[in-house]
Amino acid sequence: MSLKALIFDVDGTLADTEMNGHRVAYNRAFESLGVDWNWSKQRYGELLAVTGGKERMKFFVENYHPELPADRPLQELIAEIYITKTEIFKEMLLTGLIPLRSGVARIFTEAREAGIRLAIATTTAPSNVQYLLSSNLGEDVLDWFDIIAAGDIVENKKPSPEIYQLVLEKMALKADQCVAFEDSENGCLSATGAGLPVIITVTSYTRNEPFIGAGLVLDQLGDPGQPVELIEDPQGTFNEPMLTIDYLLRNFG
Ligand code: XBP
Ligand code: MG
Repeated sequence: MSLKALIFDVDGTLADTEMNGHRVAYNRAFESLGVDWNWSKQRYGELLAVTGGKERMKFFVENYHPELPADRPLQELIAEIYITKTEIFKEMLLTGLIPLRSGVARIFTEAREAGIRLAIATTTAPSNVQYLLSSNLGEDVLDWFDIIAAGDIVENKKPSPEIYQLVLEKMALKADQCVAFEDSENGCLSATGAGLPVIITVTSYTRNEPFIGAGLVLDQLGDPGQPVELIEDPQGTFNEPMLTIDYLLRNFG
């Protein structure tokens, strides 16, 4: 058995953070700073083509030409919005507004019991990962991860493979000793670009993305009483009510 570690994306994968989390926090930050922008659910879905909030705002300005405050350089404005949004999002996490998706806590526990290491590879800010995990699973959960690689730690965000390459290097593991978990095409491209097998759990925003090269596409990881819907199974091996470590060891090990 060669499976040594599971590497998780955060937004969309550990929790459904985008539509009612990050989007809402950005809109509140725009309002509190007097910036006349608003991201509808549909518009935000379009903007998700670009990963990373700062990069997304720049893309929005360049492609949608919204009204810009006359008195502030764009880079400064984006930096200020990002700081305000991150504070607002932190409050949302600390008030328990954003639960983990089905099967996430279970798979963490099963992996630890099987001696399989855990890591995070995400484009979001490190504090968002910490508060999401600790508000759902307690402070000690942060010790469960060998590395939490997040945000601006790499130069190029997903779909670049850099964040996954960094995690592999820090864990001293080869790509075929790990499985990545993602929810989006950009995440899938990033993981497969680093040579990793990848399992997708889709969200309402990503359901129709192509996920070329993914090892398995599900609607969720699943839990007892919450069976998964199988979306794509190129290996033809998945015949389970939920994704388990036992299945991963048999088919990705
Ligand atoms: C997630 C993102 C992030 C979040 C917002 O991509 O693109 O930008 O939307 O987080 P992935 P920040 O799930 O592929 O990592 O506001 O902290 O950038
Ligand atoms: Mg994601």
